[in-house]
Amino acid sequence: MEMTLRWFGEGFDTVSLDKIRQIPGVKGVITTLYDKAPGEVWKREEIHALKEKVENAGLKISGIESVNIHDSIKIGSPDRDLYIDNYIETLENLGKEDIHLVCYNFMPVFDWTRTELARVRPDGSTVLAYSQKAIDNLDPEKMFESINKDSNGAILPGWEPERMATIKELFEKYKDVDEEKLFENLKYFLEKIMPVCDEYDINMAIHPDDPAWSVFGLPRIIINLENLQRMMKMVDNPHNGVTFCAGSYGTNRENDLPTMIRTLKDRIHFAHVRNLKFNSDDDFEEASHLSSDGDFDMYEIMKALYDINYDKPIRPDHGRMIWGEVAMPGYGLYDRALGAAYLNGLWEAICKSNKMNGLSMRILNTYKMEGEKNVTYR
Ligand code: DNO
Repeated sequence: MEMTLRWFGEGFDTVSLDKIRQIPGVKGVITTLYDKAPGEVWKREEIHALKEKVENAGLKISGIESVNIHDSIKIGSPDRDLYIDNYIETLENLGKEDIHLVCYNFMPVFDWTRTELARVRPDGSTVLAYSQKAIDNLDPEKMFESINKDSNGAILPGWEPERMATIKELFEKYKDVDEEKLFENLKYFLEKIMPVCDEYDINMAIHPDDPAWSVFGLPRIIINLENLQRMMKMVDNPHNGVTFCAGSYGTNRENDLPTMIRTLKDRIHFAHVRNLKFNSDDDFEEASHLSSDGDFDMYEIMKALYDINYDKPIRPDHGRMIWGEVAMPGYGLYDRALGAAYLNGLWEAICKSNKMNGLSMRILNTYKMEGEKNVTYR
């Protein structure tokens, strides 16, 4: 695996590249051109400048999160081809700059959804949290206002104020889009972009809908193994893959995370690994990465990645706000660095214990082959 950290770019992120570089084992960043509106072309010079900045800090760009999809593509509006052409141009420019991983999502209107950005945990840290009851009592038009007040002045990924200002019209535009239509529109988009992905070897990694169920009556399809298998089959190309986000799929407790990993195998192009603590099936908060702090078995998740020979980018995901840090909720330095260190530790232990098993197997085979006697192996 390749340990990375998400970085929103200069002027958008409170965390600097210099600091990221000091996290043990982190060699690359997952970044973006954060001020690009969905549908806009990313020029080659802009991508090149971003790449230079990252490389000058001693790091590399391991992938892009996200190149966002214009609503017309998700809705299937008559002008979608224009935005798909722009997307293709962006992919081409990324490919020319030797970038081969793009994370995106296909969620209508809202990207990830939380009802609180600073719920206080027993240890005094603050975290992102979700309560279905709160959503059920909230007017979607008020959603942006309600979360924005706790955003520490940051623009949250996928919650661009300009889009949010048109929420009412957006809902109106999605009114005829149900799950089937959304699948169809995703298929149309993927079929159009696969040739450029083949040409430049770009892995497209769709991010799950978070939480993994319908919110405000909007359709959501990237929510479980069955739908993922449908998505991969409908455009059966190795470049059409997924971001395995433990915290997003894990919102639905019926999703068995290690089994999903073992089934998706090499169609996983990117992994986000974090933990959740449930108060009930539809009220959860984001815990630290440590297994015992939440409800996921992080060892089993990392072990499943090991078992599929996962060698692509991974990142710790949302962190708690700790030690007085003021940053974009979920994206401070401290707790994500702790997360990276912990995941690296699990990985090292898994690798070593499995190599030891491999070694003893080898010794055993040698023993049998050579027919040696009276030899003890420890
Ligand atoms: C939230 C993120 C998402 C994710 C996008 C991918 O923190 O996990 O915003 O980046 O859905 O397009």
